[in-house]
This record gives sequence, structure tokens and C-alpha cells, in this order.
Amino acid sequence: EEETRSSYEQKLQVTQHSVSKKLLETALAKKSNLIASADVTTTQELLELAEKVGPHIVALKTHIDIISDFEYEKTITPLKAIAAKHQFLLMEDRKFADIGNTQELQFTSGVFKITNWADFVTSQVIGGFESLDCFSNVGVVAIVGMSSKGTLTTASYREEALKVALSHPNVIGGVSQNKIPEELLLFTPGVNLADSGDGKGQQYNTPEHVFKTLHTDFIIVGRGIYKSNDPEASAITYKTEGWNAYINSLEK
Ligand code: 5IU
Repeated sequence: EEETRSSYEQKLQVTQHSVSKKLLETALAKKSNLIASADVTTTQELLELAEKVGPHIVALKTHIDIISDFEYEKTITPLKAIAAKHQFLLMEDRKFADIGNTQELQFTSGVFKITNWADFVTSQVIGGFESLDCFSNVGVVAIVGMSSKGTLTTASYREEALKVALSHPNVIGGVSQNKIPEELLLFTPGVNLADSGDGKGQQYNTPEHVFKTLHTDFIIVGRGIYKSNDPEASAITYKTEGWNAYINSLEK
């Protein structure tokens, strides 16, 4: 028998973090739990994708270090404007994995200056509790489990990772392919309606599966959207599938 899950409204009532609140409010306003992963390599592709999918997503997930022509003013300034116009958050998938001092430098310095524009970032928790202290002005999504074949995020690793995530005030949620405690938001990548893998270790599930069995809160879709001939139409499809799967997951 399936257990019930908390709704976005219920999570909104108990959450303390301003970024969780924004995510949940945006989800309810747009009837969307979709995060588009913008794994494109030029500023033009990034901005075009953001403009097309913007109305349908709660957040755009970036890997800002793969943009080959990155320039703060040319890349970030217009991206922030598109995010404000279409009301979505910026999630930098940096997956920090170092000691606190180095993570702080990676977060604030270099050309990307992530601290100035990201609403939330992903981080490994392998550096321990204090390594996350530097992210006090954003939300942190802790990497609890990975979607790739042969990942080392075993059940015992995930259990320890969750202890760090649950105890740190900057952490709003986790990335995982398994259920996590309800007080954290669950973000699930590895979602694709057409493929079961990519030949490079990625493993895909459907929105239906991740909402029903994992009680996920947000699906993360990359190639299913940006590789499609019509990214906007695909975003609408994933938004609709994701929302229907969420509604179904509320029923016992
Ligand atoms: N991503 C995963 N799996 C993980 C984690 C992150 O796929 O376990 I942690 C990222 C990698 C990529 C996006 O940026 O999510 C998924 O893209 P595709 O939908 O194109 O596979």
C-alpha cells in the first residue's frame, strides 16, 4: 500500500526557507514542477532556451562553466532579466565538493560569481556540515543520490548524507533517486519520456514513476527538452505530465 505524500500547500506552510517558499509558490502559480536543465554551451542557446521554456518552469538549472563564451554582462545580466520576466528561479548545478574555504572561493570568485545571481546551488555533502556554511545567502540542494549506473551513493552513504542535509539550515532539499524525509524538497533528475538511458551511464525514469514511488517534488529534465525540435512544446509536455503525476501521487 502506498503512503500519502504532503502537498505543495502543506509543504509551504511548514517550510522556513525563503527559496523553498518561492519554489513552492511558483509551482502552485504555474501548475508546474518542472526544472529545465540547460546543458547548452553558448550564451545564445542558453538565453533562447530560457526565453522559450521560461513560462513553463519553476527553475532553470545551469552548468554555467560549460558556456564557452561566458561573459558576466553578456550571459548573466540578460539571463536574470528573463528569469524575472517569466518568474523562474536560477539553480546553478555546481556540485561543490571541497573544504568550506575553497567552496566559498568557488562560490564568490572567478568569472562566474555564482553568489551574485543563483537562487540556489547544488552541493555535495562530502566535505561535512561546516563546508555548507558559506552558502548562507542561497538555498542548497544536497546531492544525496545520483542517477548514473554504478554510482557510489549507496544506502549507507545516502543515510549519512541526509544527516548533514537535515541538520544544516542552508539546505532546502536533496537530489535523489530514493525517497527522502518530507521536510526536505526532493529534486529528481534522470527523467525522460522517450529514452531509458544515454549510453553514458545515465538512467531515466518517467515523471509518473518518480512522483508515485519517490514522492518527488521537482523533476529535472535536460535533453528531453533542449535536444527536442520544439523545446517549448516539450517543456509543456513535461510540465503537464509532471503536474498530472503529482496530482495522482496525492491520492492514496
Ligand atoms: N544530474 C543527473 N543525475 C544526477 C545528478 C545530476 O542527471 O544524479 I546529482 C544532472 C546532469 C544533467 C541533468 O545536467 O541533471 C540531466 O540531464 P538529462 O535529462 O539530459 O540526462
